Amino acid sequence: MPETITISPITRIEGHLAVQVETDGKQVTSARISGEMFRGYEMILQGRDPLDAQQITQRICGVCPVEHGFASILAQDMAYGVSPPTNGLLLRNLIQAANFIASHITHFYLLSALDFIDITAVAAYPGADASLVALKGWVNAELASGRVLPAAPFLPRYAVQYIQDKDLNLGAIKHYLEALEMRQTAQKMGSLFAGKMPHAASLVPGGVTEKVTSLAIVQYQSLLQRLQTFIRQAYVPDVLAVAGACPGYFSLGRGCGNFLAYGVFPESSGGGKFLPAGVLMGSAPQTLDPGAITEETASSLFSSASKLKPGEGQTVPDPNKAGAYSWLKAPRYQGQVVEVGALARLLVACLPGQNELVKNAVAGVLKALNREPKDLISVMGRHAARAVECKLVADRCLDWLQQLVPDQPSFTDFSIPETGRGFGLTEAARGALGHWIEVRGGKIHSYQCVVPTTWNCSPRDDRGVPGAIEQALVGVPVADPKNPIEVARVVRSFDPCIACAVH
Ligand code: NFE
Ligand code: MG
Repeated sequence: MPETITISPITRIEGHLAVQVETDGKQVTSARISGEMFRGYEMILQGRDPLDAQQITQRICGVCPVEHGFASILAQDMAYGVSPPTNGLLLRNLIQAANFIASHITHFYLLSALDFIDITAVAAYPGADASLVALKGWVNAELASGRVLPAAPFLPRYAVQYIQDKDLNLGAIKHYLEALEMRQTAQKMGSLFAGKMPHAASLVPGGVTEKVTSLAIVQYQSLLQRLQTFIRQAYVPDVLAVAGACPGYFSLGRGCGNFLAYGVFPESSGGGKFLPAGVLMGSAPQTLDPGAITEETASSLFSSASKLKPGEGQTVPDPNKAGAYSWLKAPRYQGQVVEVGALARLLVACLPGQNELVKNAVAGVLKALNREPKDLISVMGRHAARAVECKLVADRCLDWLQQLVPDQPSFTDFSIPETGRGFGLTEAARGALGHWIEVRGGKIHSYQCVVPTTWNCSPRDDRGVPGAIEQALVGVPVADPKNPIEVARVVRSFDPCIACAVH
Protein backbone atom coordinates (compact mmCIF):
# COMPACT_ATOMS: atom_id res chain seq x y z
CA MET A 1 0.00 0.00 0.00
CA PRO A 2 1.39 3.44 -0.87
CA GLU A 3 2.59 5.29 2.18
CA THR A 4 4.23 8.57 3.18
CA ILE A 5 7.06 8.32 5.71
CA THR A 6 8.42 11.41 7.43
CA ILE A 7 11.65 11.63 9.42
CA SER A 8 11.85 15.07 10.97
CA PRO A 9 14.35 15.98 12.10
CA ILE A 10 16.76 13.31 10.95
CA THR A 11 19.26 12.84 13.79
CA ARG A 12 23.04 12.34 13.79
CA ILE A 13 23.60 14.94 11.09
CA GLU A 14 24.36 18.64 11.48
CA GLY A 15 21.40 21.02 11.42
CA HIS A 16 17.70 20.52 10.79
CA LEU A 17 16.67 18.33 7.87
CA ALA A 18 13.20 16.95 7.27
CA VAL A 19 12.96 13.90 5.01
CA GLN A 20 9.67 12.85 3.45
CA VAL A 21 9.47 9.79 1.21
CA GLU A 22 6.61 8.18 -0.67
CA THR A 23 6.71 4.39 -0.94
CA ASP A 24 4.71 1.83 -2.90
CA GLY A 25 4.66 -0.30 0.24
CA LYS A 26 8.04 -1.81 -0.57
CA GLN A 27 10.41 0.88 -1.75
CA VAL A 28 10.76 4.63 -2.08
CA THR A 29 9.12 6.05 -5.19
CA SER A 30 9.90 9.73 -4.54
CA ALA A 31 11.55 11.90 -1.89
CA ARG A 32 11.50 15.49 -0.72
CA ILE A 33 14.04 16.83 1.72
CA SER A 34 13.79 20.23 3.36
CA GLY A 35 16.28 22.50 5.06
CA GLU A 36 14.12 23.94 7.82
CA MET A 37 15.78 27.15 8.93
CA PHE A 38 16.93 30.46 7.52
CA ARG A 39 20.19 32.02 8.66
CA GLY A 40 21.09 34.93 6.40
CA TYR A 41 24.89 35.08 6.47
CA GLU A 42 24.98 36.43 2.91
CA MET A 43 22.85 39.39 4.08
CA ILE A 44 24.77 39.91 7.34
CA LEU A 45 27.98 40.42 5.33
CA GLN A 46 26.67 43.24 3.13
CA GLY A 47 28.23 46.62 3.93
CA ARG A 48 30.93 45.19 6.21
CA ASP A 49 34.69 45.45 6.02
CA PRO A 50 35.81 42.70 3.60
CA LEU A 51 38.27 41.35 6.20
CA ASP A 52 35.31 40.49 8.42
CA ALA A 53 34.25 37.89 5.86
CA GLN A 54 36.70 35.11 6.72
CA GLN A 55 35.80 35.42 10.39
CA ILE A 56 32.03 35.79 10.07
CA THR A 57 31.64 33.00 7.48
CA GLN A 58 33.51 30.58 9.76
CA ARG A 59 30.53 30.93 12.12
CA ILE A 60 28.32 29.31 9.48
CA CYS A 61 29.38 25.97 10.91
CA GLY A 62 31.23 24.39 13.80
CA VAL A 63 32.17 21.32 11.74
CA CYS A 64 33.78 22.94 8.70
CA PRO A 65 34.50 26.52 9.85
CA VAL A 66 38.01 26.68 8.44
CA GLU A 67 36.83 25.74 4.96
CA HIS A 68 34.45 28.72 4.93
CA GLY A 69 37.44 30.79 6.04
CA PHE A 70 39.48 29.38 3.16
CA ALA A 71 36.79 29.95 0.52
CA SER A 72 36.59 33.52 1.79
CA ILE A 73 40.32 34.28 1.70
CA LEU A 74 40.65 32.60 -1.70
CA ALA A 75 37.89 34.88 -3.02
CA GLN A 76 39.70 37.86 -1.48
CA ASP A 77 43.10 36.70 -2.87
CA MET A 78 41.49 36.99 -6.32
CA ALA A 79 39.72 40.30 -5.61
CA TYR A 80 42.91 41.95 -4.28
CA GLY A 81 45.35 40.26 -6.71
CA VAL A 82 47.48 38.73 -3.96
CA SER A 83 48.83 35.21 -3.53
CA PRO A 84 50.52 33.53 -0.57
CA PRO A 85 54.23 32.68 -0.38
CA THR A 86 55.07 28.96 -0.30
CA ASN A 87 54.93 28.79 3.51
CA GLY A 88 51.48 30.39 3.49
CA LEU A 89 50.18 27.96 0.89
CA LEU A 90 51.55 24.98 2.84
CA LEU A 91 50.15 26.22 6.17
CA ARG A 92 46.74 26.61 4.54
CA ASN A 93 46.95 22.96 3.38
CA LEU A 94 48.00 21.76 6.83
CA ILE A 95 45.15 23.61 8.59
CA GLN A 96 42.58 22.41 6.06
CA ALA A 97 43.92 18.83 6.18
CA ALA A 98 43.52 18.78 9.98
CA ASN A 99 39.87 19.69 9.49
CA PHE A 100 39.32 16.97 6.86
CA ILE A 101 40.80 14.37 9.24
CA ALA A 102 38.70 15.54 12.22
CA SER A 103 35.57 15.68 10.08
CA HIS A 104 35.85 12.26 8.40
CA ILE A 105 36.66 10.43 11.66
CA THR A 106 33.76 12.22 13.37
CA HIS A 107 31.36 11.41 10.57
CA PHE A 108 32.10 7.70 10.48
CA TYR A 109 32.23 6.92 14.19
CA LEU A 110 29.99 9.51 15.81
CA LEU A 111 27.42 10.14 13.09
CA SER A 112 27.18 6.98 10.99
CA ALA A 113 28.66 3.85 12.57
CA LEU A 114 25.72 3.34 14.92
CA ASP A 115 23.49 2.83 11.87
CA PHE A 116 25.28 -0.51 11.48
CA ILE A 117 27.14 -1.30 14.73
CA ASP A 118 25.10 -2.71 17.62
CA ILE A 119 25.89 -0.56 20.64
CA THR A 120 24.07 -3.04 22.91
CA ALA A 121 26.88 -5.54 22.18
CA VAL A 122 28.78 -3.77 24.95
CA ALA A 123 26.14 -4.88 27.49
CA ALA A 124 27.70 -8.35 27.54
CA TYR A 125 31.32 -7.16 27.30
CA PRO A 126 33.43 -9.72 29.20
CA GLY A 127 36.77 -7.84 29.27
CA ALA A 128 38.50 -5.32 31.51
CA ASP A 129 39.09 -2.33 29.22
CA ALA A 130 38.23 0.61 31.49
CA SER A 131 36.40 2.73 28.89
CA LEU A 132 34.32 -0.22 27.67
CA VAL A 133 33.51 -1.28 31.24
CA ALA A 134 32.31 2.25 32.00
CA LEU A 135 30.22 2.32 28.83
CA LYS A 136 28.82 -1.13 29.62
CA GLY A 137 27.53 0.14 32.98
CA TRP A 138 25.91 3.15 31.34
CA VAL A 139 24.32 1.17 28.50
CA ASN A 140 22.91 -1.44 30.90
CA ALA A 141 21.46 1.30 33.12
CA GLU A 142 19.90 3.04 30.10
CA LEU A 143 18.45 -0.19 28.74
CA ALA A 144 16.95 -0.97 32.16
CA SER A 145 15.55 2.56 32.56
CA GLY A 146 12.87 2.10 29.90
CA ARG A 147 13.40 5.72 28.85
CA VAL A 148 11.95 6.57 25.46
CA LEU A 149 14.59 6.65 22.81
CA PRO A 150 16.17 8.69 21.35
CA ALA A 151 16.26 10.60 24.65
CA ALA A 152 19.41 8.54 25.05
CA PRO A 153 20.78 9.26 21.58
CA PHE A 154 23.61 6.78 21.87
CA LEU A 155 21.25 3.82 21.98
CA PRO A 156 19.49 2.36 18.95
CA ARG A 157 16.33 4.14 17.97
CA TYR A 158 15.25 1.70 15.33
CA ALA A 159 14.38 -1.96 15.82
CA VAL A 160 16.57 -3.20 12.99
CA GLN A 161 19.14 -5.81 12.25
CA TYR A 162 22.57 -4.56 13.24
CA ILE A 163 25.86 -6.29 12.51
CA GLN A 164 25.99 -9.58 14.45
CA ASP A 165 29.79 -10.02 14.64
CA LYS A 166 30.59 -9.43 18.34
CA ASP A 167 34.27 -8.66 17.79
CA LEU A 168 33.51 -6.15 15.05
CA ASN A 169 30.84 -4.48 17.19
CA LEU A 170 33.04 -4.26 20.30
CA GLY A 171 36.10 -3.12 18.33
CA ALA A 172 34.13 -0.38 16.60
CA ILE A 173 32.56 0.74 19.91
CA LYS A 174 36.04 1.00 21.44
CA HIS A 175 37.13 3.06 18.42
CA TYR A 176 34.00 5.21 18.76
CA LEU A 177 35.32 6.30 22.15
CA GLU A 178 38.83 6.79 20.81
CA ALA A 179 37.43 8.83 17.91
CA LEU A 180 36.42 11.53 20.40
CA GLU A 181 40.07 11.83 21.37
CA MET A 182 41.20 11.72 17.74
CA ARG A 183 38.88 14.59 16.89
CA GLN A 184 40.48 16.58 19.70
CA THR A 185 43.95 15.60 18.45
CA ALA A 186 43.18 16.78 14.93
CA GLN A 187 41.78 20.06 16.24
CA LYS A 188 44.91 20.63 18.36
CA MET A 189 47.05 19.86 15.33
CA GLY A 190 45.23 22.39 13.17
CA SER A 191 45.37 25.01 15.92
CA LEU A 192 49.19 25.00 15.79
CA PHE A 193 48.92 27.02 12.59
CA ALA A 194 45.32 28.24 12.83
CA GLY A 195 45.90 30.13 16.10
CA LYS A 196 42.86 28.41 17.57
CA MET A 197 40.16 25.95 16.60
CA PRO A 198 37.44 25.45 15.60
CA HIS A 199 37.32 29.03 14.30
CA ALA A 200 40.78 29.78 12.95
CA ALA A 201 42.22 33.19 13.75
CA SER A 202 45.18 33.16 11.34
CA LEU A 203 43.42 33.01 7.97
CA VAL A 204 43.95 36.15 5.88
CA PRO A 205 44.13 37.05 2.22
CA GLY A 206 47.77 36.69 1.13
CA GLY A 207 48.50 33.70 3.37
CA VAL A 208 48.40 32.82 7.04
CA THR A 209 49.50 35.09 9.92
CA GLU A 210 50.94 32.28 12.06
CA LYS A 211 54.71 31.97 11.82
CA VAL A 212 56.48 28.79 10.77
CA THR A 213 58.73 27.55 13.58
CA SER A 214 60.69 24.32 13.96
CA LEU A 215 58.83 23.67 17.21
CA ALA A 216 55.39 23.91 15.58
CA ILE A 217 56.52 21.59 12.76
CA VAL A 218 57.65 18.94 15.27
CA GLN A 219 54.48 19.33 17.34
CA TYR A 220 52.26 18.97 14.25
CA GLN A 221 54.20 15.89 13.17
CA SER A 222 53.83 14.26 16.56
CA LEU A 223 50.03 14.73 16.61
CA LEU A 224 49.82 13.65 12.97
CA GLN A 225 51.54 10.35 13.78
CA ARG A 226 48.87 9.53 16.38
CA LEU A 227 46.17 10.27 13.84
CA GLN A 228 47.88 8.24 11.11
CA THR A 229 48.08 5.25 13.46
CA PHE A 230 44.36 5.52 14.28
CA ILE A 231 43.41 5.90 10.61
CA ARG A 232 45.56 2.89 9.62
CA GLN A 233 44.70 0.61 12.54
CA ALA A 234 41.08 1.55 13.29
CA TYR A 235 39.28 3.81 10.79
CA VAL A 236 40.18 2.14 7.49
CA PRO A 237 39.83 -1.47 8.79
CA ASP A 238 36.52 -0.66 10.53
CA VAL A 239 35.05 0.89 7.39
CA LEU A 240 36.16 -2.12 5.34
CA ALA A 241 34.71 -4.52 7.92
CA VAL A 242 31.37 -2.69 8.14
CA ALA A 243 31.23 -2.51 4.34
CA GLY A 244 32.00 -6.23 4.11
CA ALA A 245 29.27 -7.03 6.65
CA CYS A 246 26.63 -4.95 4.83
CA PRO A 247 27.13 -5.83 1.14
CA GLY A 248 23.61 -4.71 0.17
CA TYR A 249 24.64 -1.10 0.79
CA PHE A 250 26.96 -1.20 -2.20
CA SER A 251 23.90 -1.15 -4.43
CA LEU A 252 21.76 1.33 -2.48
CA GLY A 253 21.69 5.11 -2.64
CA ARG A 254 23.36 5.50 -6.03
CA GLY A 255 21.90 8.89 -6.92
CA CYS A 256 22.37 11.10 -9.96
CA GLY A 257 25.71 9.66 -11.10
CA ASN A 258 27.15 13.13 -11.89
CA PHE A 259 30.07 14.42 -9.81
CA LEU A 260 31.69 17.81 -9.24
CA ALA A 261 34.98 18.65 -7.51
CA TYR A 262 36.58 22.10 -7.27
CA GLY A 263 39.86 20.50 -6.14
CA VAL A 264 41.86 21.21 -2.99
CA PHE A 265 45.37 21.26 -1.52
CA PRO A 266 47.44 23.22 -4.08
CA GLU A 267 50.96 21.84 -4.35
CA SER A 268 53.85 24.23 -3.84
CA SER A 269 55.41 23.23 -7.16
CA GLY A 270 53.75 22.96 -10.53
CA GLY A 271 50.45 24.67 -9.77
CA GLY A 272 48.37 21.47 -9.57
CA LYS A 273 46.22 20.36 -6.65
CA PHE A 274 46.73 17.14 -4.68
CA LEU A 275 43.01 16.43 -5.18
CA PRO A 276 42.24 17.91 -8.59
CA ALA A 277 39.24 19.84 -9.90
CA GLY A 278 36.96 18.24 -12.45
CA VAL A 279 33.46 17.19 -13.42
CA LEU A 280 32.05 13.79 -14.32
CA MET A 281 28.72 13.88 -16.15
CA GLY A 282 27.84 10.20 -16.05
CA SER A 283 31.12 8.70 -17.20
CA ALA A 284 32.10 11.73 -19.32
CA PRO A 285 34.92 13.76 -17.73
CA GLN A 286 34.95 17.53 -18.19
CA THR A 287 37.22 20.37 -17.17
CA LEU A 288 35.69 22.50 -14.42
CA ASP A 289 34.07 25.69 -15.74
CA PRO A 290 33.09 27.98 -12.84
CA GLY A 291 30.84 29.89 -15.28
CA ALA A 292 28.56 26.82 -15.53
CA ILE A 293 27.42 27.14 -11.88
CA THR A 294 23.96 28.60 -11.25
CA GLU A 295 21.34 28.42 -8.50
CA GLU A 296 17.67 27.74 -9.22
CA THR A 297 14.93 28.84 -6.84
CA ALA A 298 11.53 27.44 -7.94
CA SER A 299 11.29 25.13 -4.88
CA SER A 300 13.32 27.35 -2.54
CA LEU A 301 11.89 29.78 0.02
CA PHE A 302 13.50 32.74 -1.75
CA SER A 303 12.03 35.21 -4.22
CA SER A 304 15.56 35.73 -5.61
CA ALA A 305 15.70 35.40 -9.40
CA SER A 306 16.41 31.88 -10.61
CA LYS A 307 19.36 30.56 -12.64
CA LEU A 308 21.66 33.40 -11.56
CA LYS A 309 25.40 32.79 -11.45
CA PRO A 310 26.66 33.17 -7.86
CA GLY A 311 28.63 36.31 -8.78
CA GLU A 312 25.25 37.94 -9.54
CA GLY A 313 23.35 36.00 -6.87
CA GLN A 314 20.63 37.39 -4.62
CA THR A 315 19.38 36.45 -1.16
CA VAL A 316 15.74 37.48 -0.77
CA PRO A 317 13.98 35.24 1.78
CA ASP A 318 10.31 34.53 1.10
CA PRO A 319 9.03 32.21 3.87
CA ASN A 320 5.50 31.95 2.47
CA LYS A 321 6.42 31.30 -1.16
CA ALA A 322 3.87 29.03 -2.84
CA GLY A 323 5.22 25.67 -4.01
CA ALA A 324 8.56 26.06 -2.21
CA TYR A 325 9.60 23.59 0.48
CA SER A 326 13.22 24.23 1.48
CA TRP A 327 15.52 26.99 2.69
CA LEU A 328 18.20 25.65 0.33
CA LYS A 329 18.57 26.98 -3.18
CA ALA A 330 19.14 24.38 -5.92
CA PRO A 331 22.70 24.71 -7.30
CA ARG A 332 23.14 23.24 -10.77
CA TYR A 333 26.15 22.69 -13.06
CA GLN A 334 25.28 23.23 -16.73
CA GLY A 335 21.71 23.03 -15.45
CA GLN A 336 22.31 19.47 -14.16
CA VAL A 337 22.19 17.88 -10.71
CA VAL A 338 25.62 16.82 -9.41
CA GLU A 339 26.88 15.07 -6.26
CA VAL A 340 29.80 16.56 -4.31
CA GLY A 341 32.00 15.14 -1.54
CA ALA A 342 34.88 12.75 -0.95
CA LEU A 343 33.51 10.26 -3.48
CA ALA A 344 33.36 12.98 -6.15
CA ARG A 345 36.93 14.05 -5.33
CA LEU A 346 38.29 10.51 -5.58
CA LEU A 347 36.43 9.71 -8.81
CA VAL A 348 37.83 12.89 -10.38
CA ALA A 349 41.34 12.18 -9.02
CA CYS A 350 41.19 8.65 -10.54
CA LEU A 351 40.63 10.01 -14.07
CA PRO A 352 43.50 9.41 -16.54
CA GLY A 353 46.44 11.77 -16.04
CA GLN A 354 45.29 12.93 -12.58
CA ASN A 355 46.61 11.38 -9.35
CA GLU A 356 48.20 7.89 -9.55
CA LEU A 357 48.54 7.73 -5.76
CA VAL A 358 44.79 8.16 -5.33
CA LYS A 359 44.07 5.75 -8.18
CA ASN A 360 46.22 3.04 -6.56
CA ALA A 361 44.67 3.60 -3.12
CA VAL A 362 41.14 3.30 -4.52
CA ALA A 363 42.11 0.18 -6.51
CA GLY A 364 43.57 -1.35 -3.32
CA VAL A 365 40.35 -0.81 -1.37
CA LEU A 366 38.20 -2.18 -4.18
CA LYS A 367 40.41 -5.27 -4.28
CA ALA A 368 40.21 -5.72 -0.49
CA LEU A 369 36.42 -5.51 -0.73
CA ASN A 370 36.22 -7.62 -3.89
CA ARG A 371 34.22 -4.84 -5.54
CA GLU A 372 33.97 -3.15 -8.94
CA PRO A 373 34.52 0.61 -9.49
CA LYS A 374 30.78 1.02 -10.17
CA ASP A 375 30.04 -0.18 -6.60
CA LEU A 376 31.68 2.98 -5.24
CA ILE A 377 28.61 5.00 -6.19
CA SER A 378 26.60 3.83 -3.19
CA VAL A 379 26.15 4.23 0.57
CA MET A 380 29.20 2.09 1.38
CA GLY A 381 31.20 3.63 -1.47
CA ARG A 382 30.82 7.06 0.16
CA HIS A 383 31.99 5.76 3.55
CA ALA A 384 34.95 3.99 1.92
CA ALA A 385 35.85 7.11 -0.09
CA ARG A 386 36.10 9.20 3.09
CA ALA A 387 38.33 6.63 4.79
CA VAL A 388 40.66 6.35 1.78
CA GLU A 389 40.82 10.13 1.43
CA CYS A 390 41.50 10.57 5.15
CA LYS A 391 44.53 8.29 4.94
CA LEU A 392 45.84 9.88 1.72
CA VAL A 393 45.52 13.42 3.10
CA ALA A 394 47.09 12.56 6.48
CA ASP A 395 50.03 10.88 4.74
CA ARG A 396 50.45 13.84 2.37
CA CYS A 397 50.70 16.24 5.34
CA LEU A 398 54.17 14.84 6.09
CA ASP A 399 55.43 16.08 2.71
CA TRP A 400 53.89 19.51 3.21
CA LEU A 401 55.47 19.74 6.67
CA GLN A 402 58.88 18.94 5.20
CA GLN A 403 58.50 21.66 2.59
CA LEU A 404 57.96 24.39 5.22
CA VAL A 405 60.91 26.72 5.77
CA PRO A 406 61.09 28.00 9.38
CA ASP A 407 61.30 31.76 9.86
CA GLN A 408 60.47 32.53 6.22
CA PRO A 409 57.31 34.61 5.59
CA SER A 410 53.92 32.92 5.45
CA PHE A 411 52.04 36.03 4.33
CA THR A 412 52.11 38.54 1.45
CA ASP A 413 50.94 42.08 2.24
CA PHE A 414 48.05 43.55 0.25
CA SER A 415 45.67 46.48 0.17
CA ILE A 416 41.92 46.35 -0.28
CA PRO A 417 40.90 48.08 -3.51
CA GLU A 418 37.90 50.43 -3.76
CA THR A 419 36.26 47.95 -6.13
CA GLY A 420 36.98 44.33 -6.83
CA ARG A 421 35.44 40.94 -7.45
CA GLY A 422 36.62 37.44 -6.73
CA PHE A 423 35.58 33.91 -6.04
CA GLY A 424 37.18 31.18 -3.97
CA LEU A 425 36.62 27.57 -4.92
CA THR A 426 37.85 24.90 -2.53
CA GLU A 427 36.69 21.66 -0.98
CA ALA A 428 35.23 21.22 2.47
CA ALA A 429 35.14 17.70 3.90
CA ARG A 430 31.58 17.42 2.54
CA GLY A 431 32.41 18.64 -0.96
CA ALA A 432 32.77 21.56 -3.36
CA LEU A 433 32.56 24.92 -1.56
CA GLY A 434 32.55 28.36 -3.20
CA HIS A 435 32.32 31.95 -1.95
CA TRP A 436 31.82 34.93 -4.28
CA ILE A 437 32.61 38.49 -3.14
CA GLU A 438 32.12 41.93 -4.69
CA VAL A 439 33.78 44.94 -3.03
CA ARG A 440 32.50 48.48 -3.70
CA GLY A 441 33.71 51.58 -1.88
CA GLY A 442 36.07 49.35 0.11
CA LYS A 443 33.13 47.45 1.66
CA ILE A 444 31.39 44.17 0.87
CA HIS A 445 28.72 44.98 -1.72
CA SER A 446 27.58 41.40 -2.21
CA TYR A 447 28.57 38.01 -0.87
CA GLN A 448 27.28 34.61 -1.98
CA CYS A 449 28.09 31.12 -0.70
CA VAL A 450 27.32 27.91 -2.61
CA VAL A 451 27.96 25.13 -0.13
CA PRO A 452 28.55 21.35 -0.39
CA THR A 453 25.34 20.34 1.34
CA THR A 454 23.41 22.88 -0.72
CA TRP A 455 24.45 20.81 -3.74
CA ASN A 456 23.69 17.41 -2.17
CA CYS A 457 20.49 18.34 -0.28
CA SER A 458 19.11 20.66 -2.93
CA PRO A 459 15.36 20.64 -3.52
CA ARG A 460 13.78 20.28 -6.95
CA ASP A 461 14.90 22.80 -9.57
CA ASP A 462 12.84 24.91 -11.98
CA ARG A 463 12.19 21.85 -14.18
CA GLY A 464 11.10 19.82 -11.14
CA VAL A 465 14.24 17.65 -11.20
CA PRO A 466 14.97 16.38 -7.65
CA GLY A 467 18.33 17.06 -5.95
CA ALA A 468 21.16 14.56 -5.42
CA ILE A 469 19.94 12.98 -2.16
CA GLU A 470 16.31 13.12 -3.28
CA GLN A 471 17.37 11.04 -6.30
CA ALA A 472 19.53 8.68 -4.21
CA LEU A 473 16.52 7.80 -2.04
CA VAL A 474 14.37 6.57 -4.94
CA GLY A 475 14.34 2.77 -5.11
CA VAL A 476 15.53 2.29 -1.52
CA PRO A 477 13.59 -0.57 0.09
CA VAL A 478 11.87 0.17 3.41
CA ALA A 479 11.22 -3.10 5.27
CA ASP A 480 9.32 -1.49 8.15
CA PRO A 481 7.68 1.92 7.63
CA LYS A 482 7.86 2.57 11.38
CA ASN A 483 11.62 1.97 11.35
CA PRO A 484 12.85 3.50 8.09
CA ILE A 485 16.53 2.98 8.88
CA GLU A 486 17.37 2.35 5.21
CA VAL A 487 16.35 5.94 4.41
CA ALA A 488 18.47 7.32 7.26
CA ARG A 489 21.49 5.27 6.13
CA VAL A 490 21.28 6.70 2.61
CA VAL A 491 20.93 10.30 3.82
CA ARG A 492 23.80 9.96 6.33
CA SER A 493 26.11 8.48 3.69
CA PHE A 494 26.27 12.01 2.22
CA ASP A 495 27.30 13.49 5.60
CA PRO A 496 24.83 16.39 5.29
CA CYS A 497 25.28 19.63 7.19
CA ILE A 498 22.16 21.74 7.02
CA ALA A 499 23.68 24.55 9.11
CA CYS A 500 26.09 25.02 6.18
CA ALA A 501 23.54 24.31 3.49
CA VAL A 502 21.14 27.09 4.49
CA HIS A 503 23.87 29.51 5.64
NI1 NFE B 1 28.68 22.47 8.19
FE1 NFE B 1 30.42 22.17 5.49
C1 NFE B 1 31.64 20.88 5.09
C2 NFE B 1 30.88 23.31 4.16
S1 NFE B 1 28.91 21.31 4.39
S2 NFE B 1 29.92 21.08 7.37
O1 NFE B 1 32.34 20.04 4.99
O2 NFE B 1 31.15 24.08 3.40
O3 NFE B 1 27.83 21.86 3.43
MG1 MG C 1 24.10 30.83 -0.92
